Amino acid sequence: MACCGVQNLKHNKVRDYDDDELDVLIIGLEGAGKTLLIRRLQSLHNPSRKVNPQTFPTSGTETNEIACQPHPRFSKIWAREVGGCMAPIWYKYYEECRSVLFVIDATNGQAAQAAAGQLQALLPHESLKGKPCLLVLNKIDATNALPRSELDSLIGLPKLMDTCTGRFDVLEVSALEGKNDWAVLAWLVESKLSRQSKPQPS
Ligand SMILES: Nc1nc2c(ncn2[C@@H]2O[C@H](COP(=O)(O)OP(=O)(O)OP(=O)(O)O)[C@@H](O)[C@H]2O)c(=O)[nH]1
Ligand SMILES: [Mg+2]
Repeated sequence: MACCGVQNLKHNKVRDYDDDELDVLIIGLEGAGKTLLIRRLQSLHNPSRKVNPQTFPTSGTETNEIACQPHPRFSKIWAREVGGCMAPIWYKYYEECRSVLFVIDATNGQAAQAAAGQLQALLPHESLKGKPCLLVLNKIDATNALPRSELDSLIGLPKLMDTCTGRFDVLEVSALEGKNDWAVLAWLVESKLSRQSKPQPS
């Protein structure tokens, strides 16, 4: 992984962005659509890259590079998916990330409720303090996707928003069809841009 090669701003003593720092932790219950969403995001700036909807459960962690519109300070987002089966040890990955993308399956009310419970429990974690969180309500293409109002009440959206100590946003997405995929990428870029520069040791 290489640094994006932009000069350090030595005079005002801030560290520049490294292109090899982990940006976002992608978590959510098994089968919510994390892997497919990552594939979809990876295809946005690589249109020749086909998105294969057939996936296998992620049994560990996978770190993926997602290309974004080249910015003077970076050209990609580093995303780490931790499989749903790893939920008991998601916390081990909180410290390293700069933002969290939490994926919920919008077709399964019971799973959505359980997932929201997990999210509610993890948001106050010390290592996530002040970090932005994007809640992705995925699979909205499916005919059995629940209406947004029903989902909001099932997952207790106002409470989740109150509990998050950083910025909290929600997007309805279809990783399968690509609905709102650009909006997810824009969110990732914005949260990378809005992160605080680390002070340089003098
Ligand atoms: N209809 C529909 N199916 C989807 C969508 N996103 C994912 N799927 C399907 O849901 C299944 C599970 O998707 P994955 O991306 O493997 O789910 P995951 O969250 O990575 O699951 P784990 O790795 O086990 O935690 C696959 O069959 C996908 O093709 C979507 O937006 N719409
Ligand atoms: Mg997966």
